[in-house]
Amino acid sequence: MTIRTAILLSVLLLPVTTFAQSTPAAAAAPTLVTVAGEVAKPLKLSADDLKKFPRKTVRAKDHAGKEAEYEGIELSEILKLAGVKQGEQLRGKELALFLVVGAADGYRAVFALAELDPDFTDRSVILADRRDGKPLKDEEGTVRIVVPGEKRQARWVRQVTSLTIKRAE
Ligand SMILES: Nc1nc2c(c(=O)[nH]1)N[C@H]1C(S)=C(S)[C@@H](COP(=O)(O)O)O[C@H]1N2
Ligand SMILES: [Mo]
Repeated sequence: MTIRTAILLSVLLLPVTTFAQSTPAAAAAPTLVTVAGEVAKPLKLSADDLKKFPRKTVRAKDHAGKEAEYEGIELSEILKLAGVKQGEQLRGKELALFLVVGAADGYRAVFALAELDPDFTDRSVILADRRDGKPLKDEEGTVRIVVPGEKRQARWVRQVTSLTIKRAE
């Protein structure tokens, strides 16, 4: 091609490439939940990342005493991806580890790792995103904790933003 066509082409293509770089699609998906602390692999999970986990359904009685079907991700699945020791590996010093669930309003609730381990318990604590097939209410957030069988719902953290692993002294 001639110099003239080359210049003409680059001028024509310039807005296209500039536009492509500034479209929202090129930006990273916003983080919904961070996984941090004493983990082998810290995570920043977007809504799309959460979709990749296996799904779990549990029946549980809510704060109003109404039973419902909650669907979401078992906390143990998320901890597994973050490289937190489970099963036979969760022994000795590792039993002093605990999870702090953090929420947008600063609310916090703690679970010992053994409470979340499928080798220790059949109870599945989940990060729920649906109730009876529908998304959660706005005030509950995109995701909330559901603890089946618990007589009080104080650890059913709404609007979860962080999962942090810590160690008891
Ligand atoms: N983020 C957040 N989650 C929270 C709370 C809170 O204050 N903030 N309160 C807890 C308490 S004490 C209860 S009893 C339940 C009530 O859940 P509900 O409001 O969805 O019925 O939410 C729990 N989760
Ligand atoms: Mo409560």
